[in-house]
Amino acid sequence: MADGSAALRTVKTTCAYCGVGCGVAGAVGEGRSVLITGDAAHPANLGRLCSKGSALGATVGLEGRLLEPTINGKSANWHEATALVARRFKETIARHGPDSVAFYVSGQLLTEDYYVANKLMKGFIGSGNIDTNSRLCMASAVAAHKQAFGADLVPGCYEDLELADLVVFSGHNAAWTHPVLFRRMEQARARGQKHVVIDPRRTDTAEGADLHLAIAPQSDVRLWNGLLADLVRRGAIDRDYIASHVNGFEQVTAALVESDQSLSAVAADCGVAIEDLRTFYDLFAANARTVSLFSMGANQSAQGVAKGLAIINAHLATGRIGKPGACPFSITGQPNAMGGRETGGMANTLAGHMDFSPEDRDRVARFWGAPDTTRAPGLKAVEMFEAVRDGRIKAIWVMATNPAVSLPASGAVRDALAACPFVVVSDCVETDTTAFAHVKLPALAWGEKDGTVTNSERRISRQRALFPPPGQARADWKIMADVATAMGFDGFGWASNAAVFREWARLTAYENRDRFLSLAGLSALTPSAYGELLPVQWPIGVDGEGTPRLFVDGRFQTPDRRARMVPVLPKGPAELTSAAFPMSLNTGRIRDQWHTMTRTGLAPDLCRHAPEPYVEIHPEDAEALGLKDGALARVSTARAEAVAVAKVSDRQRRGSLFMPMHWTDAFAPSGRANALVEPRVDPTSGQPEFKHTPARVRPYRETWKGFFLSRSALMSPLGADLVWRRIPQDACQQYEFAGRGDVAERDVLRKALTKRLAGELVTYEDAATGARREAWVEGDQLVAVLYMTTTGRLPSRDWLVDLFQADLTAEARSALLFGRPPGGPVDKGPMVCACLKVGAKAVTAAIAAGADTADAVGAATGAGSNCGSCRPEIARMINAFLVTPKEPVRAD
Ligand SMILES: Nc1nc2c(c(=O)[nH]1)N[C@H]1C(S)=C(S)[C@@H](COP(=O)(O)OP(=O)(O)OC[C@H]3O[C@@H](n4cnc5c(=O)[nH]c(N)nc54)[C@H](O)[C@@H]3O)O[C@H]1N2
Ligand SMILES: Nc1nc2c(c(=O)[nH]1)N[C@H]1C(S)=C(S)[C@@H](COP(=O)(O)OP(=O)(O)OC[C@H]3O[C@@H](n4cnc5c(=O)[nH]c(N)nc54)[C@H](O)[C@@H]3O)O[C@H]1N2
Ligand code: SF4
Ligand SMILES: [Mo]
Repeated sequence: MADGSAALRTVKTTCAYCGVGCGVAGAVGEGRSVLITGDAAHPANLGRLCSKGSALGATVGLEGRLLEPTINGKSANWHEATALVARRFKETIARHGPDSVAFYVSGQLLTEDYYVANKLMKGFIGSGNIDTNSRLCMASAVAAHKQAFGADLVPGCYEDLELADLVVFSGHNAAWTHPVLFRRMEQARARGQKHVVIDPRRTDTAEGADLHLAIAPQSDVRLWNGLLADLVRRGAIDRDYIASHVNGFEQVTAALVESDQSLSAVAADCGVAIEDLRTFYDLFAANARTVSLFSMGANQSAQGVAKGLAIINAHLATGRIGKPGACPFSITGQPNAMGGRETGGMANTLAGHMDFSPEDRDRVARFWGAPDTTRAPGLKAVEMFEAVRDGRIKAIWVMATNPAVSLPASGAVRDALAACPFVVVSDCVETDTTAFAHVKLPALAWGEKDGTVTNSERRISRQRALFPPPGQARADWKIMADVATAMGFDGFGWASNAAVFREWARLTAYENRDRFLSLAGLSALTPSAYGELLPVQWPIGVDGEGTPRLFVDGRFQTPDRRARMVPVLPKGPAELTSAAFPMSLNTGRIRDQWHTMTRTGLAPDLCRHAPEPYVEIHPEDAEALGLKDGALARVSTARAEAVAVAKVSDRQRRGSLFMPMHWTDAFAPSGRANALVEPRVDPTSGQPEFKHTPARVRPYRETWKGFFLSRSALMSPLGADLVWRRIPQDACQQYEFAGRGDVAERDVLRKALTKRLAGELVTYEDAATGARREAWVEGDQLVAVLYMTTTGRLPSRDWLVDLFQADLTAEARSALLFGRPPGGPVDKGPMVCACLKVGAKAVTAAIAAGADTADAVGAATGAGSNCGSCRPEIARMINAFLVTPKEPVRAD
């Protein structure tokens, strides 16, 4: 164990985070301590973990956890809470019909949970109104798969990523979002694999790639259509494959010729150099073993389905599917995005890859013994919350997702939740969404829950419990099954999660003549076999054998077994920006945070790479706007305004902005990106356009700023007009503030921050500069520090933060008021390597001492030697050092 004590037992489980689905071995010690390592036997990661996975042990504490049910904020027991939820849902349904209620669920539920939620809503309540946050994530890929393959089928497997000679990353920042897979591909690259990145930003994935196409936002369809036209011109398509296995080729090529597909026209529309476009098309034509990964830059778009289909078209036309090292590959985000798609968590699917045809619907209804099973799809996430807002939906149950932060136009979502007569939220912790709940239900979290998840390559793995349930927390499937039973429904009386899983596996095999999705070999698992289940990829035959790769025989799930090419958007997308909002706001992820930070925000090491909400902007745009690197900027859209720290960088296209999606009321109320995002959706998939909202930006121009370091966290948000950000540190919480008001504003804040502080107060004030430095000390322990200034100069925080970790010396005490560390500045810079805790200063020092490769920096500092997701950043730092003249060049 990290603390030297012996592990009591080691439990194999699956990481809580991304769709790579890495196997984790947890050596459990006393209490809730656990030492996390990668499971060397798990095929997804073979022992590797990224920074987030490695830090799982730091996120399993009980701070902030929901440990008992509450009704209107008051403690309740499970009996009361279950009875109330059942009664309110029943009454609402009796009065307003089944479509007046809804579930909004999540790819962070287990498959067993998802199955029960879907059975209850679609089968027994009889409404289609269950949708999932996968609507925000995978819906466009799902729709594209269904159109092209006849069902939501991911053709490839991770091995293909290593076997490929060319990997194309379409709107996929794998270096940060699927780091363990990216490492596998980087190793393949060292063996000669080529990487092409299609992304308007120069991401860390693009940084080291062979080619980066920094396309104009939303020009993907044009790019991929241009590729197909080019392949046809070259005769580089596979006519035999098309003749045997593909419909629609003629329609697609006929649609293509309606617009100018010359290299120069395509390059101009996509905003890339014609040589770069040619290089991509040459590479694609030359490499039969090509995998095209696509992720949120493709899916999260008003043309998300078209983007997916355009990519798939290029693969079908070249027969690059169902073969080793060749496939279009929609990569999933959440640990169980796939499980949700399988069980029917989306409003427009029924269950087990069966939809609403009369035969499918009757089959599922018979299997469930549920004559009221819905005959029609329900509302998709964005529509669902609109229906909540306008009163059509009167009771909603939110599970394992934080829509008050993560849906587009989150202000309107908050209005909807505030207006809804009955809101139930099942979560592990308090969130921006639980603030709206009439009933809060405490769910088991990662490390306590137990069941199955499916990763991006269709591999089912077990999540297993490391710890006993804390407080009264319960498994989501059990919470729902009890409510269903209390509502009077039969068929929810499972004795265990193993029994739920068996029923689900039986459904996949039930009257299954042509559905690829089958878990037949698992439909009679005993509880102990379920407990010991090894990772396996569906389809799973009756012999229990899995299937790594689909479509190997060229047969698809369409009625005639042929794949379909579908013509998509022959013309470029409409320009959305305007004089009022001339820029394009893109949003997405950062390396070390997970979504709304409910878990990664607990690990200080994960908060140091990008500690504050930021907006990235090109240097020329910044200069034109008078915006300096590190200054606060106001970002506005037609929806709302946010304030974030400007990050001036030529990795951004001119005219584009990028903001991370992660910050919430708990960390930075004014830095929430989704308040800004328009709820525009793809017409087919209903997936929101998160990557392109017309916006403008200008300096915030604060009149004062300050920071507050406190051993204990502040309990409540501090007023929305103030710009504040919380940064968790090892022994204290750091709060950064800025405002545009006068002295009175500062005084109000000071009072709120300090009213409960104990200890001796030492103060320094300078009226001339508006500087104020205060420290609260108890014995030799620092309790809190508050610095404010109107002139803009504040000392390094790192040194002060470190003072909370040790006894206060006399020297440190006086330095507190000087506002300067005794031995000069101690600033570690941002955390470059979160796994080994190496800051930018240490990396720079190693480079200055001669380390000129990422490996050499790793040898000198350890940075990059674990998950490797900081290696592109280290490489960038080396390059910057090498091109920066060491001596200023003299003009004479
Ligand atoms: N660190 C971390 N990892 C995660 C997550 C996390 O929260 N944090 N979340 C997980 C989840 S649920 C998901 S869905 C995945 C998402 O993983 P990714 O899809 O890799 O993540 P994003 O940052 O949302 O977006 C990817 C890229 O799309 C680009 N993009 C924007 N507009 C366009 C466009 O018009 N065309 C193209 N081609 N690209 C465009 C963006 O600039 C961005 O770099 O990550 C998973 N992994
Ligand atoms: N602007 C912008 N917005 C985006 C995106 C973007 O790229 N840009 N991406 C979108 C995408 S792809 C996604 S996936 C979403 C993610 O958005 P959310 O799903 O809202 O984000 P999370 O923070 O992962 O929220 C999960 C919640 O579930 C809780 N939880 C975890 N495990 C369990 C469990 O087992 N049971 C229960 N009951 N609760 C649990 C956690 O405590 C947490 O509060 O965000 C979307 N929003
Ligand atoms: S890549 Fe990282 S976040 Fe994703 S599953 Fe593996 S360890 Fe977890
Ligand atoms: Mo996602």
